[in-house]
Amino acid sequence: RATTPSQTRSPRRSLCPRLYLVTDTHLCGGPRGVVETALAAAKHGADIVQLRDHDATTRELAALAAELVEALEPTGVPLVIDDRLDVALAAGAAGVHLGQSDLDPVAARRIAEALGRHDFHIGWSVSRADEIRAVDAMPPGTLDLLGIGPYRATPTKPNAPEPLGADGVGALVSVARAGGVPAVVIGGVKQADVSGLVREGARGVAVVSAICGQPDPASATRDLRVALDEALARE
Ligand code: TZP
Repeated sequence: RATTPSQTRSPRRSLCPRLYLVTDTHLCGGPRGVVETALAAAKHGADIVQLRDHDATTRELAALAAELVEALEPTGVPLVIDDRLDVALAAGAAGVHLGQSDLDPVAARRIAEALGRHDFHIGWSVSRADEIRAVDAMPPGTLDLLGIGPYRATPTKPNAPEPLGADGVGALVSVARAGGVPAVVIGGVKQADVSGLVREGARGVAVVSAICGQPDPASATRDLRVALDEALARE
């Protein structure tokens, strides 16, 4: 039986990030700080960077996205854009990260494929088991990564769903692992949380304030990465 492209193996490099940086323009002190922080993180242990800025105009976001794509290119660390498929595609970013109220990932995949972006990375925020199970109903290969959270309440995203805590994260991580889509845990994650989260089954974490706005983002990244690598080596 002939297979459609969505039924064949994904042409994309599978990304199982251990350390995922999500930027915050205010915490970084402005767009210049975002570029400097992203670059420092990319050089010191982050596997992927997400540009997240809900206050910038579309024009400003697109300009910052293009600048980040260029700055990160020599590091090989991919850039994804939060919420905005249009900006991600226009800037030539590696992918997009979508929330539950953003464009449906199936539609986003269809658009990326139609534009020939067979390498496009799509991540999705989930905070409940039924949201993770919904992935099974999507064409295989629709999603590359799940962001599970929030682990804790965090001032970085005051309107986030109810915090999951360690037990909630453990339960959702096991649903995600059964579904076969890699996941990272987000929301109030600090270096001291890493070993506990890994014991709960997490294989990667996403952070904003543990890197952005730290006096030395490079060493904050390095310390987080060492904590993650050590915790994962114990598993
Ligand atoms: N999604 C769920 S919580 C969150 C996002 C973007 C913010 C996480 O920020 P921090 O500073 O790492 O707690």
